[in-house]
Amino acid sequence: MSHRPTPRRVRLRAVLALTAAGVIGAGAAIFFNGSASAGTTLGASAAEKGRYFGTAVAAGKLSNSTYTGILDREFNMITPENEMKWDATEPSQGQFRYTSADQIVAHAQAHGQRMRGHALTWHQQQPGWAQQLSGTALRNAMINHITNVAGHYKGKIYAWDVVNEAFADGGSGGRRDSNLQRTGNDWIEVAFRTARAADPGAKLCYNDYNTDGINAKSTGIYNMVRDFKSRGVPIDCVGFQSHLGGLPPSDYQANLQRFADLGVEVQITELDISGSNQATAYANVVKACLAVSRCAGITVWGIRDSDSWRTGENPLLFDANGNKKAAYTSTLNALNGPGTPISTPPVSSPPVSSSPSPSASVPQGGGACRVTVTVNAWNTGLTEDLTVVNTGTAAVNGWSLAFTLPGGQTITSGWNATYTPASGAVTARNESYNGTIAPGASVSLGFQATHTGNTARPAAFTLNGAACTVA
Ligand code: 9MR
Repeated sequence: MSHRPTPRRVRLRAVLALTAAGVIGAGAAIFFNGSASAGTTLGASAAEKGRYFGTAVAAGKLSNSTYTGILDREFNMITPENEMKWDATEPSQGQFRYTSADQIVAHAQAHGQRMRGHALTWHQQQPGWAQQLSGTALRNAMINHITNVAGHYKGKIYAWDVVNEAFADGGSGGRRDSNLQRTGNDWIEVAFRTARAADPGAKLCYNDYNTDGINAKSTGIYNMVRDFKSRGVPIDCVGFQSHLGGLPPSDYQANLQRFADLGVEVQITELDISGSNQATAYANVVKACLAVSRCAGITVWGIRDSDSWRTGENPLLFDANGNKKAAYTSTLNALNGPGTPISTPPVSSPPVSSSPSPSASVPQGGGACRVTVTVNAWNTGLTEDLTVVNTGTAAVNGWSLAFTLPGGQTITSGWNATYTPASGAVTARNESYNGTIAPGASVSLGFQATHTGNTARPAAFTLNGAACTVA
């Protein structure tokens, strides 16, 4: 409870947020029209935009019909508020207890809702026995905990908060001191690698608070994610808790976008907002997420004001009686407003291999295309986002995008295509879900690469053998 939001936030520089308007969502299963829609519940309206709308749930409230009535009508993603934390799932070392968390998962499965897992590691809510451990014993206990809990829920979790709140508040941009941190700075990447091994299908997130704008703390996390991406440490998403005390900072969207540009999905994970401009603040958060093509969804931290950890601040969308508040209406209206199509990277970046994608074996169509390239480079690595527009009159069914990487660049992972070989003359071939590009439509794809100094983009692209213009 030490980190309640301060209404006044430091606002650093605003960064231009680039949105990929008009790009067909290549990485998502749901395709939709990016214009306004008219859903009548939070979940349905978010789904029309290819997103989810979730809430934190307490197992003890699942017997309350007002609570479950709203839950099952409005929400299609669930985060257990406390039931998957370390103290709840491993109260004695090596003895796992899943009763309450299993109840929530069963509820979600019975009602077609997906699950966010929260949280495999955190300096708070550790069982007493773990608080007393240090060094190798604690490190091994952490690994065993992640292996067991992520293993127990294997295949049932959309995204795990693998590490929660590991960065310090204030201006340092560094790690928070904790017993886990004292086991060595590499504890976070060990946690992510362990989680990937335990449940390879779950998206793996880093989750934190006071990271809503571009500030020292969010930049520290940004640098960690960039480093993980460059070294192949498995990380798929970053959670922005967004416990707000008023309007989100003016650079909220730009902050989400800079993380998205690293090739990770971004998610709003614990939204609650106090203050008199609550309705506007909620709408602004929704609009920011909808404007970022890799913002996969929003979770509010509880259903009714009476369910909130922020006692007396009434920061949620329903009042204590379960009635919709003005903030509910503004949230729904914003979800029904304009939005950028979703385009999130798949969980496991396709390996760079020499075997061609089966769906690309008989490419047809093509001949007219435009490619837009954005390169984000740092000292030894880069991410490159590509948008390919079919400017011809025929649909492209199965595509290969060929280009030559500048010398010294080597692809380490990619999304929305398979890339082969990893350097030199590369061909990106479509995945099974994005092989068709209708006339006027586009696909987005991208990759991470290492470099030795030359961060230039490829000079030319051909789609199914025909040259593209490069924008
Ligand atoms: O809402 C949770 C509350 O019921 C617990 O008592 C509290 C314990 O620390 O954790 C609350 O949830 C937190 C979440 O797990 C991580 N981010 C901050 C949330 C609010 O404190």
